[in-house]
Amino acid sequence: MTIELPDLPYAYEALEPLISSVTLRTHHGKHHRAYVDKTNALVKDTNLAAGSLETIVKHCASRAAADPALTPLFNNAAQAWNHAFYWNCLRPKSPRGPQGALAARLRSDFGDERRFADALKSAATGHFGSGWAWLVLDDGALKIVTTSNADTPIVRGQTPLLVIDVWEHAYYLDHQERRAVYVAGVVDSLLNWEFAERNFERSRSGRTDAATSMSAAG
Ligand code: MN3
Repeated sequence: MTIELPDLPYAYEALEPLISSVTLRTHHGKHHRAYVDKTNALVKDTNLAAGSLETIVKHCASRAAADPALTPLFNNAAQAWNHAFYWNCLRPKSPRGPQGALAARLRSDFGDERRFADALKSAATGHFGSGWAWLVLDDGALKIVTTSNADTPIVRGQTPLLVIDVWEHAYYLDHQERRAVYVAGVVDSLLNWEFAERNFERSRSGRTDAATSMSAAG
């Protein structure tokens, strides 16, 4: 199947002033599009050409050690998946924090919402180099993890609930080297907790296909 660049679930201006339309147009229209285009070019005429994006990512991750030629495909496909997930993790001026069962689990696993927010900010700001800071469900426990470059929790048996892109292209046009300003702004006002709650509920009900929850994000 041809991998498509998903539309942003909001307007390019919707996350201003923290994330400008210039950043979103470049990040979505150039960076994300390039990962999608390269993935399609690399799977063309291979036995992976019929697979979903998630299938391609998982296949490459499981074989890349034995077949280093799969590494470029993994990097592009995983970046395409991570970005499609990331867009859904943001929403304009998020009107509320976590609610319901996820909020209760955050309190039991992290102490309270403030401590969770501080831990996520610290992990995202402190991650060395390019990568991603995630809230995941790992063997039944909520965890904050970071991954480098294109690496993604979906190849580690973890279910992602939220992610923050901490590659420089996510914030440099707006905030230069001040990653902490971008991270704090995202955590405090732009996280889409309804999306995280849907991912949490699906995972608890045994539906672990994060791509399904992504397409249902609206
Ligand atoms: Mn990015």
